[in-house]
Amino acid sequence: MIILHSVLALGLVGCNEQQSASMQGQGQVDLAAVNDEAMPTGPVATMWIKGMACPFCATNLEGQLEKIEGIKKIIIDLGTGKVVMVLDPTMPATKEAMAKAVDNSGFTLDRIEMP
Ligand SMILES: [Cu+2]
Repeated sequence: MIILHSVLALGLVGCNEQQSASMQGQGQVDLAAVNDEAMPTGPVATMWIKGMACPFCATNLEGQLEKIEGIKKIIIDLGTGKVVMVLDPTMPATKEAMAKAVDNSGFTLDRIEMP
């Protein structure tokens, strides 16, 4: 599964071997450390992703999500596969667009919760 994911999502960039070494810090966000000031306000969508193994995975997914209009902030927690997105209140991104971004990044969408 991990090899398949690497080929699909990362092309030449392999991530499975160095997974444990690169898991620390980078790409992982402590939600408690994100203070209110840095956090844009708006409806929050949360989705759970299967298949992310290292910071490259998170960066790849983030890149796809950034292409969607209506998402103001993306917080990815590699450990749990949880992705929290603050949406633009005037024009929030749709579930369909998020699901497509996950698809494009080569990961598997578990579920999306949004208001
Ligand atoms: Cu990876």
